[in-house]
Amino acid sequence: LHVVAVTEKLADTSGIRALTSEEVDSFHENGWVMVKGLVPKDLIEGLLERAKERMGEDGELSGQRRGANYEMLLGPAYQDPWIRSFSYSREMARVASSLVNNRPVRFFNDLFMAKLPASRDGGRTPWHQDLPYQPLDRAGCVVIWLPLVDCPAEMGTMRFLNGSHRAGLIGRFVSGDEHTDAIATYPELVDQYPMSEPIDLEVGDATIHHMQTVHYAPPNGTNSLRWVHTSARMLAETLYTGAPNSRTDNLGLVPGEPFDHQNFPLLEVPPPTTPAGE
Ligand SMILES: O=C(O)CCC(=O)C(=O)O
Repeated sequence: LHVVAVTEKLADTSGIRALTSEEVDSFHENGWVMVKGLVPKDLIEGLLERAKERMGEDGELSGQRRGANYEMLLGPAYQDPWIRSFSYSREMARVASSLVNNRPVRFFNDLFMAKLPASRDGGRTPWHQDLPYQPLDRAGCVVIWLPLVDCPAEMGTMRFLNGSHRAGLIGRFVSGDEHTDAIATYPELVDQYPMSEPIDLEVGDATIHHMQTVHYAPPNGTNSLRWVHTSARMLAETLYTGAPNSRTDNLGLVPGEPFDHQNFPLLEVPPPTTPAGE
């Protein structure tokens, strides 16, 4: 009985699949990839249940709102052993590692987001890259965006500029003014990098993007919250730059040194496998 109680505190992540070589190629070509059936549904249910426990059915309990758009909870992996066992899992690490030439990776962060419906004043997430906001000295940080509810395009799944991870650094744009963004400032980006089509995601599907890929999310046009778990893993050897960031300030990290801190553990990665059928 004791053993059962202990194992129930951790997620069984063995059913999270590896990416196919087509998915890896598509990520390198476009700077993002849609992955169908990445995470088994029971794990998604476990994440949603824990998100609601901490944030409430309407998402407001955590008291961490970002702009007008989201209720959120930063770093759920630090708060709950079950979520930690998911976010630090070998299988999620394998997904990230397979997108950086199977190199070792380190956990960077995770987040629950409940994007408000437009009827509760939820707006769009402006066009931006993620990397300019991070204190990371290199690329090679991969974001896994995992909806916890079925997410048709009208709920605000992300759109990407295909290939824009090769555009270099474009700047910071997410501010109070939602009309100032990467495309408003550099409209030629859309001519150079075609915009991805709207996508529908079901529970278990994910999008994975490179931190230099320009992306945005349209408003949530449904009446329900758009629950998502996102998590990011970086190349293990990435160095801290010292740029201000709520995830890394005041932890004693040293500019120019690796992220050697308990919040950013090196992750175990199983050896790369060739999925059946390849
Ligand atoms: O979920 C959204 O609305 C935007 C999220 C985003 O920009 C990101 O995960 O980098």
